[in-house]
Amino acid sequence: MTSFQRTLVTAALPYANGPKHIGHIAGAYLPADIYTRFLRNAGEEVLFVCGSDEHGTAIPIEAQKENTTAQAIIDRYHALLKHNFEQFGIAFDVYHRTSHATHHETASEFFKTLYDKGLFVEERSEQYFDEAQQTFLADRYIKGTCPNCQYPGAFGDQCEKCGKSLSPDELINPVSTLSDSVPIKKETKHWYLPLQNYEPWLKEWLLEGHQNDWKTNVYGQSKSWIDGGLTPRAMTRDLDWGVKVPLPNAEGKVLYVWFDAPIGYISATKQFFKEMSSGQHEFTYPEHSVVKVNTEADWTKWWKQEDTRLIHFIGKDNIVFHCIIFPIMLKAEGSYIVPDNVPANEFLNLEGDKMSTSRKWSVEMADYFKHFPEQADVLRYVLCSIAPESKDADFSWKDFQTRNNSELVAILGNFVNRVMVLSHKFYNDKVPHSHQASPFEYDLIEGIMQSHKAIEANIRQFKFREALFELMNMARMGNKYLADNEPWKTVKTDQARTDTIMYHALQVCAHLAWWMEPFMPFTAKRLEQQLNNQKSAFVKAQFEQLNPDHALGAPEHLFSNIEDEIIQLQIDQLMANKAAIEAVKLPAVEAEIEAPKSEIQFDDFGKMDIRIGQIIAAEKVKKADKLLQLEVDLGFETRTIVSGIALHFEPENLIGKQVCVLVNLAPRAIKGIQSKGMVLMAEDANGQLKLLSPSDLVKPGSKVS
Ligand code: B3M
Ligand code: ZN
Repeated sequence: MTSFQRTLVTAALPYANGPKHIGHIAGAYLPADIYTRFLRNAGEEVLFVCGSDEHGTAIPIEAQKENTTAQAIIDRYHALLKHNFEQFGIAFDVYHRTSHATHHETASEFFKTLYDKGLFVEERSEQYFDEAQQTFLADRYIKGTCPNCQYPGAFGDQCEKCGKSLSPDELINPVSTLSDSVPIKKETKHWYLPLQNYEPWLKEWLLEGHQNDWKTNVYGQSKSWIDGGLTPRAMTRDLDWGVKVPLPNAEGKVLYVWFDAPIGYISATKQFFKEMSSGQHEFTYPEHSVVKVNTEADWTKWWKQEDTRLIHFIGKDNIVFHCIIFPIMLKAEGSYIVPDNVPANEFLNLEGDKMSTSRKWSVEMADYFKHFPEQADVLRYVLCSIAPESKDADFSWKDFQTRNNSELVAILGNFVNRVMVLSHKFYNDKVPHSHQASPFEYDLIEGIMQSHKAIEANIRQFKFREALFELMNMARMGNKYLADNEPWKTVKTDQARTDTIMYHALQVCAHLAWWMEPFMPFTAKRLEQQLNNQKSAFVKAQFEQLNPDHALGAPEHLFSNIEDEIIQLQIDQLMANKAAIEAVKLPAVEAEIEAPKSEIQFDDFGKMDIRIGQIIAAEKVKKADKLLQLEVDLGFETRTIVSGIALHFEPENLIGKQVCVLVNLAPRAIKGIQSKGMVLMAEDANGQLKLLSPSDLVKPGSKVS
């Protein structure tokens, strides 16, 4: 058994392609922060690294959507994410970015080492290519139907509906997301890492070595990957955004984002030591760091010495990359340690439905503070209480309110406030002397010291929900102690007894301040101020923390009630988002069915050329709430059709659908777009629209008669 000297904690690098929501916080950043804060407080050496993931196809795609450059996108979202994490008190030692030169150098060097060792297999293969854009279609540049769940908007790297990791070749009806055209196949060359060569090592290290200490969800997912058989995986892409492949004859090729991003943890560490040793801090947070820095080269201790414990905090969709692919890369390179644990969380839903920024069914970090300014700790508390540690969990606004009002305010806040107010009243903000202790005091001391053990053991096993529950138990014990001993009554008859009670109750407040810090750092600071006692003065092994006659600060409420109105506002907003996206509401009254139009001759009907088409792309028309721009494959050609159905359908749900199209309708320009034809719909008396699709799939272009 190695004895560890230091702990290196990483949290998944968020893509800098948009704002992140509370599901991301609950998944990786909050547990990682609680863990590192706890270790720092416990006097252990710990380094917490993170940064923005600025490569991969997600970034240029967002740039295209927002009609700007990839650089502008990463600059904007890197700054936003860094700021949001600070607001939530996520205390990284360094928050780096993968567009930084240090990262490009580190990733290139890593690739080069594997290359020089002859570990890659160079392979030519046919890959999807967009002829209109003259570019290969990697990962998210290609969309199609998921072979696993039939979701029509699955990407070339992953289906976001069922979570399955995919390759572009597995997609049914693939289309280019750049031009919405059907791609052709073209030959290209890439460097593959033969993952199967590391199977024996993975079996020993992971399957045998971590059967008992890894979470069952993480172990299980890794095992099923290994059992399913590993295959070579391309570590390069044809793309012009990313870390260039550091080889001759590799024009237009970059490292695969999942090759470069985890190396981001290494480059963040390097940057930390570089900045700390030179005194120039751009990305590091030296004020709370407990890491000893001598020279720039010290980073190697954290990555190359067996006495470092490496822990990756991630969400469940990143398990394979952190448990299989990155460890293989580290092992293959040869001079690095591999992770000791990967405590991945499951997903957090919102009001019973999957969180999604694009569907506006989410609580974004930046938005939370608009309604709950300076209340990071309330959300930290709630997210930790419901953390999806072993299965998916649900966040609801009502539950958020209840946990604040009946736990934070009524249990924790109430206890501290009663003690502080009574101390102010009885002793003019001084700690009294303790006299003869009774069984009540012995029980209290024993209970508090037991709680320490339970909190610590749970945190060390990544059971943060349990740990937080134990913390609240300390406050519950305090409340019970006050209720059993009633110092507000004894003060009239027995001063010595009152002093003893208040002395002990104040010690409990000091314990709460120290133990709550990892969970609620802002509140802990405020409580420290009220107690006039620094976090560093705390002695974990003893009950007495505040000496008699120690001067206290002024009492102040730690939490306040959250009113119904503000909660209702959040719920209303979500519902409005849903309504705007999903459909127009049905009028309450049953409308009448329209009478048929007057009679026509067969020739009148025969003038209409109606064909079956397949929708291959759909998107909203800018500045037009009701309009969708559809690309419809009609067999003989693909046409653009603008249709007034945006309030009835989500664009991604239309892709792949077959519909009836009136193809010989004279074209017309709608919002500057040439619309050629009309998609036929069934419209009920209430104005609800449904597509007219053939009962079985038919060839696009087939006649409707
Ligand atoms: N950016 C993916 C994600 O946000 C990715 C994580 C990288 S961790 C090295 O799911
Ligand atoms: Zn799927």
